[in-house]
Amino acid sequence: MADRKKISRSGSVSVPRVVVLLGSASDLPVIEKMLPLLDRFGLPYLVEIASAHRQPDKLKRIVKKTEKDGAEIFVAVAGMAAHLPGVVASLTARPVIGVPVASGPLAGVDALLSIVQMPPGVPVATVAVGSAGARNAACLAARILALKDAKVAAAVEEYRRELARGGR
Ligand code: RP5
Repeated sequence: MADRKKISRSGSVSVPRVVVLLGSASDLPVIEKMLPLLDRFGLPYLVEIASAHRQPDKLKRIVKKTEKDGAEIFVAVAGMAAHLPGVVASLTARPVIGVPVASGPLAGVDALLSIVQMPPGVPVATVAVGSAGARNAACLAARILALKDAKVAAAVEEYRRELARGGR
């Protein structure tokens, strides 16, 4: 699996509005259902793998570059002692959404507590463990961007209508 994927099905050659960072290639299955949602909301995204523990310099480079290029939301997906979302939040003032992954013997409780228990002043919006959390990260990113983007707001409303009709 390549460790870098650039995807922008939602627009022409577009600047990523959402940057999805993974702590490991082993986290990739967790975002499978998230990426089509970002497409549905019309949000161009970039997926990168960069471990906060093993590749801190790479992680910093990615965050700084994508922020400079105009990225608006960072989603950080990690398991075990999951420092990735907190480190990303230390590197940017843009909103950071953390997705805990159930890897390792503690089945995601470790990552959940690591991500949710950020000290005051450096927030990470923490969603559910695993694939459900990743999908909600896409929904939350869209809801945030919908505040200033009517097209995204319309896509969010259409999605909510579909859920109300029984969609999943
Ligand atoms: C974290 O440790 C990753 O986010 C992953 O969930 C977990 C295990 O990583 P690998 O050993 O599979 O690379 O850094």
